[in-house]
Amino acid sequence: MIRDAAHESMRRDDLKKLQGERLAALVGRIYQNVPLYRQRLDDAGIDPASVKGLDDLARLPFTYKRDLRDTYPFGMFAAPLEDIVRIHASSGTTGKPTTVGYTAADIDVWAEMMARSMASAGVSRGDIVQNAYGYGLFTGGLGAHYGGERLGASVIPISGGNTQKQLMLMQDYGSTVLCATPSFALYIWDVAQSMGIDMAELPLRVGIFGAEPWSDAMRREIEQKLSIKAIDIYGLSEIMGPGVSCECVEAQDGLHVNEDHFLAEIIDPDTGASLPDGERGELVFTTLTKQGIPLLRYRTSDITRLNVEPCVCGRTFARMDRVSGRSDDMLIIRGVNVFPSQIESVLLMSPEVAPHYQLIVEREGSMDVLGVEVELTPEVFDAAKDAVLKADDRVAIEESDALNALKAKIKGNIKDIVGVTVSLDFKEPNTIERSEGKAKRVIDKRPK
Ligand code: DLL
Repeated sequence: MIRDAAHESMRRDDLKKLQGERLAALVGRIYQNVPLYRQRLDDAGIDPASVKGLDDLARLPFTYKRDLRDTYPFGMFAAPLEDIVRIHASSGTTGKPTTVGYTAADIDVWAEMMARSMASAGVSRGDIVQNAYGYGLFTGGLGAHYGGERLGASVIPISGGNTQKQLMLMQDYGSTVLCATPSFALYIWDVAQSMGIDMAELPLRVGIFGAEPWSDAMRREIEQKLSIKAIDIYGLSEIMGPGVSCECVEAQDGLHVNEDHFLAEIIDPDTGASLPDGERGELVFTTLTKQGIPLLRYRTSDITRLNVEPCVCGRTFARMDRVSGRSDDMLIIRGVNVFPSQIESVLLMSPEVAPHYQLIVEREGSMDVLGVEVELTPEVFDAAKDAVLKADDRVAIEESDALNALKAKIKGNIKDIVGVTVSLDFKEPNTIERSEGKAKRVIDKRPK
């Protein structure tokens, strides 16, 4: 269902005009209120009054994550602290968190963007939304919460973790929608198996999954196991949180960007040059309406492509491809660029392995080498164990002929499809750490 057809199905010419007007107003606002932007525009010799529309975009300076760090905590806020009603932060692996502030108007827009997203996932009043995104500094929990309420659905604020209780409430309350990271959704399924619960029997109908990269193969796996539609939702705290873009249930083919509020561009990450529609590169966002912490041409590091072809759902907003990974997560293995999600797609081609894996990157000499650890399904593991036990009384999952053949097949697929040679280790079921939030897919053992 299209919640706001006046915007979501706008003629693209009208949309561009609206974006241009909003961009001009934004540049004036940040020049007035944010010292970093005043300095940066002055340094670039740009008079804010000369910015009239989208044609001026490419000459405007970028904003980087480090700008938020350098002005930590509130230096990039464009509204006085009295007008900030909420503060969130993204974890970041090292150092200080990236901190963002919202005015009441920002929270209102965010709730509306999330309501739009949920509507596009096929959710409506009467749905029971089990919100298993973490509540806290992370934007997932409160973002989905406000969106669900705005839509008029019944929201269960269970937050992440508590997997058995998730299942209990799903059964008792009859939840129809699950909001979670895709890796947590799979973990919930694992636990359901161990509790003897068949998730296909539950009223659960839709999953709204995001906050981490996941492949289309993973989507199929989740849809089949949980017997639901799995919808991809994207966002980042710097720009707002979840709801920057979301798939429509009709096409499930790219995430519609809420372009009346977020201006998306694709650039060449090395040169910063704008790339034409349809080319892959780094996603850059300008917030067109944000008051608390508006950002100009923010470099997300996320790699994707924009598609402005009309969509069967009737929305005219551009669709971004599912994000295959962040440029900082890209591994370079003997000169080949590899995203963890590409390995994931190949692993999931083999039904003998479970969708639980980790990549280990190590340095040998001057080369990076990649190890893949993946769990066998319990059935395959048990069969292999029996075979090996019968052979020589030892449990050694590496030694059966069938497993060696399987290993050679998967390694061959990775070589053929991704283009890298990896070492592959099979793991016993339930030995790779499960995630209740964002999964950690890469263990980097390279010397720093
Ligand atoms: O992850 C916001 C969010 C919450 C999105 C719930 C969707 C659902 P951050 O913690 O700031 O915000 O992390 C943002 O996560 O730049 C991407 O690299 C990655 N990411 C988010 N959604 C997706 C997705 C939230 N659907 C960073 N696919 C982003 C791939 C995603 N990567």
